[in-house]
Amino acid sequence: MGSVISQRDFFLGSKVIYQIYIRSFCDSNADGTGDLRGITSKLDYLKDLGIDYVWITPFFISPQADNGYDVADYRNIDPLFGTMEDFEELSQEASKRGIGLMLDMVFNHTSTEHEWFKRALAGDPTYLAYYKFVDAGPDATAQNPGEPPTNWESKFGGNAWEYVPSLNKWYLHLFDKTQADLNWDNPAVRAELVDVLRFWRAKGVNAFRFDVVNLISKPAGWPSDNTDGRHFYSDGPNIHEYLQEMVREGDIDGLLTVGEMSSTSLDACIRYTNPDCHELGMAFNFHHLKVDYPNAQKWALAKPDIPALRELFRSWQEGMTAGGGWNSLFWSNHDQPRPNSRFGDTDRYWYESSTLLPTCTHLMRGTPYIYQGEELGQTISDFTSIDQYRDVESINYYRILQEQGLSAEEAFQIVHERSRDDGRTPMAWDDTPTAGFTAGTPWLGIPANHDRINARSEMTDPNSVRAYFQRLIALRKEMPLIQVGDVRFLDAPSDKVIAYERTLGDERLVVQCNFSADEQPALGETGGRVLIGNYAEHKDGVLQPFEAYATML
Ligand code: TEU
Repeated sequence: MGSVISQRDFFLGSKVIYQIYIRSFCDSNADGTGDLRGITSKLDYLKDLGIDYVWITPFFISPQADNGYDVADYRNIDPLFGTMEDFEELSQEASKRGIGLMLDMVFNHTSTEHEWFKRALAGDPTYLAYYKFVDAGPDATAQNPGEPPTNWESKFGGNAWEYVPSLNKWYLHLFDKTQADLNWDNPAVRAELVDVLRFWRAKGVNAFRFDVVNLISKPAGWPSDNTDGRHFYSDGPNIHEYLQEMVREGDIDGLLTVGEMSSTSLDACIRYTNPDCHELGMAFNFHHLKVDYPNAQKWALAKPDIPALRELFRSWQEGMTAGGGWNSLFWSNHDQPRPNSRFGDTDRYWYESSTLLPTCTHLMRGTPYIYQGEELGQTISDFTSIDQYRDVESINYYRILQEQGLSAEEAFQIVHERSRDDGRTPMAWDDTPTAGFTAGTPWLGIPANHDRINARSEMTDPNSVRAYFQRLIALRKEMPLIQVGDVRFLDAPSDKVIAYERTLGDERLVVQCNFSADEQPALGETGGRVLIGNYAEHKDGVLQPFEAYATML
């Protein structure tokens, strides 16, 4: 790469972000759902971990069909999560501890309960133009609406269009049918969303995540082909222009921002995040979290393909660096099953699996994200029945898989390993029956293993998963090499090993990670000082099961 290190690199490279899925973090009022005051009560815990910002998932007014990603009012707080005073208190208390708040802006769609959509449904042409409405045929009826405008699939299953008999029109919903896609081609819509940004900026918010923001620009003419349609609207035609305008008008250029990019490309992400383009700070892409999707199918099971994982990390780490872009580093979020269960072996090597993964990503070039409970090594759910799931996508696919011919048991097994609820079970604060999360009945079940995997016990154990995360965070704070150093992937002697080096001036850090339950050969290099590793005793020349270690050479 060009050896010029920019301000941006130091700014983003020195930060660690902690994601809070508000429903599941901490409940202050015993209604079974986490809330803003619950977060405030845990700020000391977060400060102690060492993170800089918390990304809080949406807490705006919402019917909660998609747990807050269906926003009905962007400027007010859903009573489920608290009040504006609670938000202001959280913001002040966080700032006292040097913690920033990152808000989650869901701008691709609104809830169908949003005032704009209601006015559209009432036939107001101004608001019809806020969404993607398309006329149905002259003979369409509620029972028989005819063919939708395209064959695009909703991300949550089924066709992406919903017919409205009273208007004789279809509207587009790339997600649930209660999440109507906004019409970003309408300048009035773009101005409304900029106003929302300004509203939160005026409240002192200076970090934002933008939900599925690379889906906002849809192609003209409503094309279809023999795919699910995503290639037509992911990184769509006017995406860069719309982002640049939003960033300029919302006055957020150079702030800590991240765009969630669905089915994106490296080239697009370079443009999204190269400071010269004046778009976003960094991007989430999900390619590395699809290496266990057989034939790109989420709702089917396979073991992770480690060589594919390695190649994805290599191409994104080296490619983003070369192009002046900036990566987000993560394994986990509220849409993903817990990664230690997925990439590791939590029965035999729980500690090793839970520490291998962050060693691999936190030492890369980019900004690491920690999803609540990941720092404790929380695992996927232990649910045994579909009735225990709440997520709209999981419930839809349990039905769809059976319609496709799978038995109820087969469908359940897939949902059990793939469900978003697998990562949404409440934060395990202690070993009491409701894990210290709530004094009421939790909205989603809590895995029984919180009797040993919980914050209280890990905070006093110097050898806990949490203590390991603390060390990784502290290392990033201390070492410019980790923050801004160059990155290059190394040829590993085994296809189960991922290895790379970071360099800055004459400093060199080598990271080796064994993604298997068997011993693997280590790189030939010897000597150096072990900076961090997840085995007390490192054996020369060998990587033990799920061992990860980093050496300064
Ligand atoms: O997710 C976007 C997204 O495309 C996925 O992560 C999605 O959940 C998955 O592909 C389905 O298989 C974002 C939010 O993170 C998610 O919680 C929301 O449901 C979604 O947008 C809609 O707002």
